[in-house]
Amino acid sequence: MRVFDFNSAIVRTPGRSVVNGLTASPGPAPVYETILSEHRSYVAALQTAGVHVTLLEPLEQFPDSIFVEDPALVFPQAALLLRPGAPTRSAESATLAPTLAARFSTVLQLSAGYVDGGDILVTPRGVLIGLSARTNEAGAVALQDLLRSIGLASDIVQVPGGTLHLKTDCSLIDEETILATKQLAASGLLAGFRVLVLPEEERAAANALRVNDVLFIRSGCPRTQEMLERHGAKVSSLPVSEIAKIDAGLSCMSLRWFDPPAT
Ligand code: CIR
Repeated sequence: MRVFDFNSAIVRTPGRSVVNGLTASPGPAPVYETILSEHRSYVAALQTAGVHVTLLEPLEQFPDSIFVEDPALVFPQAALLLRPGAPTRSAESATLAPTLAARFSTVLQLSAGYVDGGDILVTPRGVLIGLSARTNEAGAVALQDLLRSIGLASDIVQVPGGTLHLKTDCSLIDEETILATKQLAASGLLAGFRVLVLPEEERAAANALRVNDVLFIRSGCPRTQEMLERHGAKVSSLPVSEIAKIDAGLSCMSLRWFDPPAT
């Protein structure tokens, strides 16, 4: 099984409060109806890729709660509840706990520090944990212990300054290859991987999402699409321009895992 083989996912329907999601970039707030329509396209795309999607109810009190990737991490063998680094998001893991407990026989809780799932890149060679404004050293070390307990090796790396999350700037696109911004590619963090460097004007496409045989990228990035297709990827583009106004992309809107069929 490959690390991007998934048959199950959890997503959360956006509530109206999503337009107040955290953002570091000044500009107009996103339009709720457009976010909803981008979210629907995303769910449909996961389903078409062969994933059974559990759709959770909106949580108005947590504007960023559609980004379910940040408060938890899921693997076939266990779910891990994290401690998101933004104060307005710290209680989001508790809201996911019952859903995860119903689906995973093992649910572990990060015991210290802060970690956002957006800083975690799972690769066939192990897990990369990015230190960022949302993920600190204490959280990263505590996460390494949890990962070790479920048989996964990890490394801690420094996310370039000014980047929200590690996966804002890179994505695993196949077992050997990472798509990355020029800045991240130059950092040396991705040593040992083949790195495809994004054209500077399409750096927002760095947060791609590989699901089974399809590679989802954000729409409106023709040079990136061409580069990935030349590389051999089966690319499908999805609209996320409204969701991007609150600093989000494709990976953060789902928790994905492979649930082995009962024998
Ligand atoms: C936040 O700042 O937390 C949200 N507005 C966006 C989170 C995006 N998460 C991700 O890329 N993993």
